[in-house]
Amino acid sequence: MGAAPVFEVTSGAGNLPRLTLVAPDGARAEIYQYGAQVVSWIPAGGQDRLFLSRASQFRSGAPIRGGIPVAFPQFGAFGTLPLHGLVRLMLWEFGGAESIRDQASAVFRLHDTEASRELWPHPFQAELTVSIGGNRLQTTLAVTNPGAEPFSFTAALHTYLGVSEISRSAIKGLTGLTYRDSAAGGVQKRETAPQVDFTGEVNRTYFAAPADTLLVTPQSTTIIRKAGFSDIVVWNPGAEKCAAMPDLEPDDYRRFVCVEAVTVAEPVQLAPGKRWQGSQTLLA
Ligand code: TA6
Repeated sequence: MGAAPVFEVTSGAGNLPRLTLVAPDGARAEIYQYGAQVVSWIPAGGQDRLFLSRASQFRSGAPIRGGIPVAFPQFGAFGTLPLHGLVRLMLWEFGGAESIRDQASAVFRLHDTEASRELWPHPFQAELTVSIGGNRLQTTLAVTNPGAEPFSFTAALHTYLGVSEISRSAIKGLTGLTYRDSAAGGVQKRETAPQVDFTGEVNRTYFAAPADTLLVTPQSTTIIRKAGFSDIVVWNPGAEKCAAMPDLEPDDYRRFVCVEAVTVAEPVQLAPGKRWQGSQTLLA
């Protein structure tokens, strides 16, 4: 344990407990215990890099729209569980915060409950570690199987990155990869374009993606660096789908793009007693 931790737990929107974490250099993050969901990240001397919908609900049973929802044990609708699994709708336990050198980090923990076992009959332990400092935000999801049977899962850190105008934003680093185009009925394609541009709905899963994906806007470049996760999802609902989503304002599709570290093509098989870990680092 290093210098004194700088954190505060207060009552956030909807009276849900919210942790504010501040690094020695002033970098700052806000994280709800509900979903262990990071909703704000301000790099040292910078501005918030995450999108959080002003129309988001903050209540038990509804996901928070924005920030970094954690999807586990199912990504998206690829299975029989609710969309994006169970844990974004569960109250995680705050396991403490610490400050080491120029970084501040906080940990959140969750395990199976009677309600989770009704939907997914496996004991599990999950841990989300959030670390900030300088131009960096790292989120690490670790999953342990404490049971006697193996289980398999898919997972994601479903990151909503704020942009000032989606039509002037692009994603780079995915050229040459095979992807599932969910906005075109799930057909598989090969990415031939030098960058992903946004002129309508984009919902793509890029398989076996390299470590770094880039979000390039007129103002800045953000590196999305993953480890442990195999795939990358790029999602923007476009005008029409956005207008139909009650927890987004009609113009919000212009204000974010999701670049998500995901493991979905090949589910993780976790043997009894084993631990899996995946992380995503945002570099502003
Ligand atoms: O990751 C993209 C996606 O799966 C989209 O298909 C879209 O539905 C989005 O996530 C948001 O899902 P949500 O359940 O939060 O509305």
